[in-house]
Amino acid sequence: MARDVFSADWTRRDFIKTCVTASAMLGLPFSMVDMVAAAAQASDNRPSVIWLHFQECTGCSESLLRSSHPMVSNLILDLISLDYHETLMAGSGFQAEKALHDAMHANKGSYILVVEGAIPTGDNGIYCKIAGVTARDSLVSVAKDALAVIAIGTCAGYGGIQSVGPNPTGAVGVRDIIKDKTIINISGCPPNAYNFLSTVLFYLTFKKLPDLDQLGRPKFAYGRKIHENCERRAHFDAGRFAKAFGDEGHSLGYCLYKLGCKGPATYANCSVLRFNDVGVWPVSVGHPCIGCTEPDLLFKMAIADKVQIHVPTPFDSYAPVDLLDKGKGPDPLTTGILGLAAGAAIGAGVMMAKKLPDNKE
Ligand code: FSX
Ligand code: SF4
Ligand code: F3S
Repeated sequence: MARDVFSADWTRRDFIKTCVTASAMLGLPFSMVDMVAAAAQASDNRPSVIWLHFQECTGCSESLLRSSHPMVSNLILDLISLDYHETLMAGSGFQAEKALHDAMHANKGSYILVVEGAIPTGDNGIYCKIAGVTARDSLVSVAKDALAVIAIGTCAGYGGIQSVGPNPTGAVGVRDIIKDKTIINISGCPPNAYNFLSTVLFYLTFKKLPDLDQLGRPKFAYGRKIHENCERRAHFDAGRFAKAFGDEGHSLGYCLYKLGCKGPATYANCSVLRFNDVGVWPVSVGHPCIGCTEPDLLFKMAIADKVQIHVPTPFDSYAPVDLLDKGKGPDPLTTGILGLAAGAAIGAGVMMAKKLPDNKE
């Protein structure tokens, strides 16, 4: 049976637009949008979600819920039964604790655990406690009976800013503590809400997890370097670079590599998916990518430092056809042909969704 997920602010057209965008990001053909939409509306398809907050800025939740248009957050909150979320829940104290334990008990083995924030391990984890329980103990006990664990944001994924040296609290990511389950990393600081939405939609539609890279990130979102689909890429290939903020090259929209852009080493779909309805992303507004989806770039490498590219000139041969099977992917010199093709296909789907008229039905 289909659930009614519509309201005055959230029409069927909004719903289909969001499903089209999410399906495009998943790389699904347009003909499968109906299947995704049906899974999203199925009344018996609403997993219980327990969302834990540890060391973080809450930007992951904020960016997910404060999208400029309510489509993404509407759909996410309709797709799942959010049974415990410390930022959003009305209850507090014993009432909140009861909600957590009730959800764990009622959905033992079938709930999804979403973790936001890093976990301090120093001094027995005393630097982050909720209801007298350390973040570490809380994570271990809730993860034990979870069907799946999603680490949302770079803090939960790899420790994020809390784990930068000297790391006084011993902050680590979920994967450093939970070793007996697959951890899905939706990395980014904060991540794009569509990448979380698409992961949940994929699971609801196909009843399995999407393919993950060796860092646990869904390949549909993190399989390509942003450099492969960047609108400044032609300037990179032609050797036209901004050399200082505000210089002529910067004002002409030249490549930001020499200002420290980490795009050639950063796996994410920002250059295709972009953020918010106005379609911006860091590079489009003149700031270099700081590699916020990568464990060894964000806050680990100075913003102005350049990632290693031996010769920042155009590639002179086609990329090998088995590119996708080689570990983390192509090196910065051989990115291009396949990326442009895949990016164009995904980008076309996303643009198509964005161009669907906004008329209310
Ligand atoms: Fe971390 Fe989330 Fe960065 Fe913040 O809460 S990934 S600090 S933007 O948003 O955990
Ligand atoms: Fe775009 Fe950065 Fe690559 Fe330049 S280095 S093309 S700005 S991603
Ligand atoms: Fe992060 Fe770079 Fe995208 S800083 S938001 S991965 S452009």
